[in-house]
Amino acid sequence: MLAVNTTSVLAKDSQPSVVGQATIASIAPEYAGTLHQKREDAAMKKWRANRIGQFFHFGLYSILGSEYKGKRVEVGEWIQNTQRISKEEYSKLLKQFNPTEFNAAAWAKMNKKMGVNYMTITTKHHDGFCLWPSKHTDFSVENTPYKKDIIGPLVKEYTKLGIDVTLYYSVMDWNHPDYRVRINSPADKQAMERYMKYAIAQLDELLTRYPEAKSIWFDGQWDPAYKSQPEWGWKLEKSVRRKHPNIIINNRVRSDAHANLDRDMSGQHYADFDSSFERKLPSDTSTELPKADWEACYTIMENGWGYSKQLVGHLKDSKELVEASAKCVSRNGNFMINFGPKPDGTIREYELNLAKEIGQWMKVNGNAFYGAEGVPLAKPSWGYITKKKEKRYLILFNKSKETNIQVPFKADNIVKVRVLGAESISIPRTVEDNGMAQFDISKLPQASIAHVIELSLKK
Ligand code: H79
Repeated sequence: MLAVNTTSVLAKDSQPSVVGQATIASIAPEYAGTLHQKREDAAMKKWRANRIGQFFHFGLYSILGSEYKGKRVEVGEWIQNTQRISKEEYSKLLKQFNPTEFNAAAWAKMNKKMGVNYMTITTKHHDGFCLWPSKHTDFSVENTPYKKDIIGPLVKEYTKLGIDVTLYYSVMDWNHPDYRVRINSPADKQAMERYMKYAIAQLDELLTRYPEAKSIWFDGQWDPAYKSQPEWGWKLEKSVRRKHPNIIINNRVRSDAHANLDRDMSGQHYADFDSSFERKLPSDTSTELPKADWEACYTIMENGWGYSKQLVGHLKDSKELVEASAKCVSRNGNFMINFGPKPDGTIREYELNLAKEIGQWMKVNGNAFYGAEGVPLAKPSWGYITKKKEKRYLILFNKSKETNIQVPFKADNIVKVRVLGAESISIPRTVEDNGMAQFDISKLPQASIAHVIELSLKK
């Protein structure tokens, strides 16, 4: 028998347990995941219906543009860490941060046209630099030549256009004097406890300044010190909820008493949704839909979230991004596309162009995503299926390969078929022996991204 050595963090009324014999639920329940079923309140339903989001990584690292001393790095926002730039050296960037062309209304307008329904902005990334004038630190936009708040205007302009705002907050902090990667002494633990008070105070400050924010997106929860004390993340989550009861929080806020990240050892996610699909999507071989809410986020290059002067390697195009969106929605997930604004506060041409192309597509076909969900059916060879009430959306990416497509719905149940944005094109239907429908799509022209066929089923 293996005794659990974490009794100090067990709930007061629980018994010290035994790994391997006790039920998993009896282990450290106080710090286990709390989301036993999907949240069904109005705020969460809205978050879920949003489906498509924009992510922005903007900060001091944007100035370097993923280059240091003539060398290119793959992941721009990690440059301080990977290039071993000292705090002193890195903080000299404060004197250079001056995004004079930053225009929150222009960002919001771009995103409105792109058809995204929420936006996540890095209020503080791992480097610790704050894009709002925080009263708890000097390491903020207030002490740059720019001086002005970046977050406030974003919250205001996006909210005005009906786009929800999520505040990204990194728990990891390479600047704060009390932050510890590891705890090697009681003094380290005390320092990290002071740091946790700082993080709680900053989140309180953010939610006081920007009460319109709908969600907090935590990140950087994997350092050994933070993981080793699950009550820190638990307190952080509780304090945010106390301040803003409807807030939506991703699962990167915590670990359990066994230092498990994303999910506790019983497989239960922390907080409200699973954000562990970073630069990857779940497999689509299963017909079963995920039980928890989830979100994936994608970079435009293979990797790198902050601005990179050079765009290198495979760059995702609008088709790849719409296809990833379709895949997420068809499995009940949200999808967030990351841009890394330039140090002057503007958005690069390549990203503006993506926003434009995606927006043109969403304007015609967005109904297949917004407020939609997946169906528990095998992924068809030609693309993806989503649904909304009695509507089913067939999103065709691989049209060139097929003239007839199998449609996994009974022909008798289909009362109407139309191609979004091309209503004049008729889709001849036949019925297979098993009663399922087959569509002849040979009259559909090749789409630049994808055609969507909307079916109305009998109620
Ligand atoms: O904010 C973005 C990333 O900076 C952050 N999460 C997204 C949303 C993230 N941090 N860490 N990771 C993602 C994974 C860690 C990767 C690492 Fe590395 C491997 C850190 C050091 C080695 C990648 C490669 C970063 C630097 C080199």
